[in-house]
Amino acid sequence: MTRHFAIVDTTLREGEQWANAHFSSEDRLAIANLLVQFGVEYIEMTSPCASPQSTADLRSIAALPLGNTKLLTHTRCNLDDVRLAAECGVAGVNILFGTSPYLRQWSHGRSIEAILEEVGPVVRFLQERNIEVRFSCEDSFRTPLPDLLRVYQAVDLLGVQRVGIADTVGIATPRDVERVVGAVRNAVRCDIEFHGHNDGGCAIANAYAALEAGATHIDTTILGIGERNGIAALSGLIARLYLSEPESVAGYALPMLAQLDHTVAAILGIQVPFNACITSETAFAHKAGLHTKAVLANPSTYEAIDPKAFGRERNVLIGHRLTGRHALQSRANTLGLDLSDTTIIAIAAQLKAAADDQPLTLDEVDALLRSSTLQAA
Ligand code: AKG
Repeated sequence: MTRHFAIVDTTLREGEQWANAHFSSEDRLAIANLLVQFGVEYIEMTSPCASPQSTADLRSIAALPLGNTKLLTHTRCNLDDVRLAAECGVAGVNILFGTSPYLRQWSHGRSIEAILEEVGPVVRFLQERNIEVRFSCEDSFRTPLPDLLRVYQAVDLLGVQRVGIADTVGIATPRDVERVVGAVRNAVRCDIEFHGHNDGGCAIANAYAALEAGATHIDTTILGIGERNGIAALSGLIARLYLSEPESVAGYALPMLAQLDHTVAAILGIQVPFNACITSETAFAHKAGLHTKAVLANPSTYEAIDPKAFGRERNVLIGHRLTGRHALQSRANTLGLDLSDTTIIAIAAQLKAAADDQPLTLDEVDALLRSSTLQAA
């Protein structure tokens, strides 16, 4: 994975399509600013054709200094849409056509030939204005491979910067992704973007498989929000990449990930999910006695991700019935209490019995440890 890749964060397009998302102009600006500071290479925003406020917000964010981050919008493949996008001042436009039999029959009613006829003028319009173009076959994984390759090769010849491969209904497995992305990689010269939904729980694994198979650009959203149950979460993709090759994500402001997730969760009025990679409240919490003993001796025993790299802290939980004496001993040491093994074992038994009713707070654990010191004295 030492190849170059870019993150296309589409919280402000795909993410807005999540059932409970409605970003104000201020929200959009705040999210865009955080993404720029984090260092994503691209931000994708909703089509300016969607609504008057969407046009205004795209224009105003496009006018900002965005550093090394490029602003894209995502539009239908027609001249009216891309004309408005160009007027808004974006650096690139992600255009698409549904190519699967489902979408050709039930969405736009065009044949593959008709799609190819319509793409040319739209691509040329954008190229004449030096605007980056990506063309995507929506529902790629339900599009027959010969059709898919035919379309991609045709748009590659037109000179687009990227083709997009989309697992629109979230059916692909990592092996499917490897096969399709690999076939496209062998068929085109341009870059390849991957956009994968999470209906089957494979979004992050599929995004990673796409990179391994030759994709160069990966779509993410903060918290993974998007249509239905969303797409690959930014923090999940970063976790996956960090685990394989920490240097591959060293250029991003990693300690900002938690801020990104918490900011968007607050805007949406939800919690960061307990199972969010890196950023969840419990992502670095250790509980069972077996785990805490080993983690206290060497964190790497049960931690593949270093919390410090992300500005997070490890949390060894003590006040519950699964606790172990090593966790208690460590807490006693932190409090400066000198307690023998025998005393610690007795406290552990007392704590477990009490915690069978309900877990103790850290203050209650501390009180138990301190009272045992007094008794021992
Ligand atoms: C999808 O297919 O789920 C989309 O949101 C479009 C993705 C793309 O334009 O590549």
